[in-house]
Amino acid sequence: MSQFKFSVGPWNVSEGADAFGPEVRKSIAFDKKVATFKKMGFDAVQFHDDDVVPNLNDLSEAKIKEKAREVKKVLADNGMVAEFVAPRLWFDPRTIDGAFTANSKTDREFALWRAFRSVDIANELGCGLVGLWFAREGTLCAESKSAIDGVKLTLEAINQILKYDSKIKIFIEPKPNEPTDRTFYPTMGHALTLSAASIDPSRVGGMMESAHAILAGLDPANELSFALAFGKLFGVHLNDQNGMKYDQDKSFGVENLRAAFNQVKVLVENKYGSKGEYIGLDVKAMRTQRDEVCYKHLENSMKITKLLEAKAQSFDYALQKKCVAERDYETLEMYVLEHLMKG
Ligand code: XUL
Ligand code: MN
Repeated sequence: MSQFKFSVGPWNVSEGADAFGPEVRKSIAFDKKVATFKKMGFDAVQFHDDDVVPNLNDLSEAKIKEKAREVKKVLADNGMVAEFVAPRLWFDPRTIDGAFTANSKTDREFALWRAFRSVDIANELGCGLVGLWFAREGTLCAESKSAIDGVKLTLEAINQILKYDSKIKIFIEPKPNEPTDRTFYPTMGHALTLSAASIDPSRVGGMMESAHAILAGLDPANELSFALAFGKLFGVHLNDQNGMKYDQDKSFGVENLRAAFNQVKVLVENKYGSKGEYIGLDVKAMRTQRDEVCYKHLENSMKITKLLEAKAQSFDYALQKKCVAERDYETLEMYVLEHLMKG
């Protein structure tokens, strides 16, 4: 029996377009995706603001809330809930140069308007959690922005969101690069510094994505541990990544099995999920997958997570303790690898 509840975003079942080629699979309607997610064993859906309310820029604030209530009904009809809502702050012409850190004041105001709408939508969906992935909060040309001003502007935006709603919680999902050359918040340490400096640190936490940690040259389990040590792990995006390339969002554990095991192990040891947190999967199907098998990456990622959870539960902590006492880490390392390879 798993201690975990799982969540997934509608964007995790995609048409397969990449930077070099167009769509290769048919679009699937949102309600069909939700029904399939439920059948697969997911409990919650992760959202961007416009996944919930398409074209929200053209709608009144009242209409946006009304549309969000309709989506809540689709979720409820399928026995699902929402995990979080993230403003898509990297898509609009007004966020080309960043959102909260754009050099244009009116563009920054638009970004804040979108963030407030995510709060409204999160409240209508009943999840009370807003996700901030600072996609373009950084530079393509290093001299185009002051990183100091950028950090101050971001902190101000976070505080505005906290003031807009006295209950809303925010997580920050750090990533070192892409689509910018360098971002202002590449690691969990950066995310939690923003939290600590905010007007209500108890409502600002971190979300660790495995691929982003690997892209920063860091160990995902240690990034998780850093947030857990401060009681600030508000979410996870488990996936995988073959080295420091473009953001791959591969199925969890398929490239770095031992690192995946250590992520699950630290989550199991710290009873992650006991405060209602989800194991979010942010994985992408390979472009080569056909329509009929376009959910396989999600199925595989959930299966790998559960298999690694069982490995964490059967981990021989007595042997680990003995090896540590004797400082025989070669034996410990061999045990870990044999444990993972055992059928
Ligand atoms: C981008 C990324 C996003 C966020 C949600 O790399 O991971 O999908 O998780 O906005
Ligand atoms: Mn992610």
